[in-house]
Amino acid sequence: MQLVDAAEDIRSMRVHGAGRIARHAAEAMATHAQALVAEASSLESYRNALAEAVRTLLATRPTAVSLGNALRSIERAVESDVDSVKELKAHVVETSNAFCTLSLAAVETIGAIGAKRIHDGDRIQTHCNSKAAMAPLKAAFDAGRRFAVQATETRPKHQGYKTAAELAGHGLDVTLIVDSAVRFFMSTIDAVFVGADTVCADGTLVNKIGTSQIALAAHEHNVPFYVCAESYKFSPRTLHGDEVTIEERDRSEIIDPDRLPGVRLQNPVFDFTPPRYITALITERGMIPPQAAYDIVREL
Ligand code: RUB
Repeated sequence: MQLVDAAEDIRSMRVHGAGRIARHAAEAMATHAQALVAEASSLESYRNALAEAVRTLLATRPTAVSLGNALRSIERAVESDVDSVKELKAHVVETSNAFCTLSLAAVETIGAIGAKRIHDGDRIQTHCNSKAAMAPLKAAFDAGRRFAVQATETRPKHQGYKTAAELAGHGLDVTLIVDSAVRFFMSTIDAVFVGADTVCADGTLVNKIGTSQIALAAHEHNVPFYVCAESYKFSPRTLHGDEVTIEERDRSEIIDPDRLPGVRLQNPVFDFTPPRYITALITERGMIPPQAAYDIVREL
């Protein structure tokens, strides 16, 4: 995998979802670190080329902190005090691979923890296409529980189609609904499971646009709203007052602008859900109240 191709995979959303883009970037760094060895004229030039690769991948999508957290741990490896290109390569490859292993294990643990909140006969709503949010659903199904899932379509990119297909392929009972039907169905729902692009130090969730409306409807109906988030999705920078940038993607994702002359189109693709609407954050370190996000951020 060429680094430029990996960056384009992420920018174009051929690869999407906070965990997947972070793993894709880490894998790309491991491959790149190996490929660059042959043309490295010195340790310094090799180090500079790797730092440039980190910057290229960081610039692909702005919102998911998983990408920044993964790449910054690799950046620290790039900056480490070593004596040779061979040593630096080994360190970068090892750090990149370790991130991917840790990430996949975290999703599995979240599945095991979250599955305990899914019971026979439940109706679960989910939004967008989150590996972490699907993990408890699959784990509960694998444990023999039978329940129904409503997946939102997720305009404008329709990531919900993937969720519906993946869960149905796993054997689950899945219904696809349009995003605007969420509140209509909420009185029949037992729990909502969503993923996270970023969790702020105060427990605010940043996730796919529309997540906050689902949380509000769940709150109105006293329906538990669970956020499945690996700890590398927590943002240490928000502790220092940094704001999370909400990605605004091309307006043509909504509709061909030529079909609506004179109409402005806006396409923010993530939104903020306040902690008061979140029942619990399900992390690989355990199920915690959103107010405890601060502790995880401090540990990071
Ligand atoms: C995906 C999205 C997902 C989170 C979590 O947005 O909002 O809920 O990224 O996903 P997009 P995961 O499709 O724009 O990347 O749990 O797989 O990391």
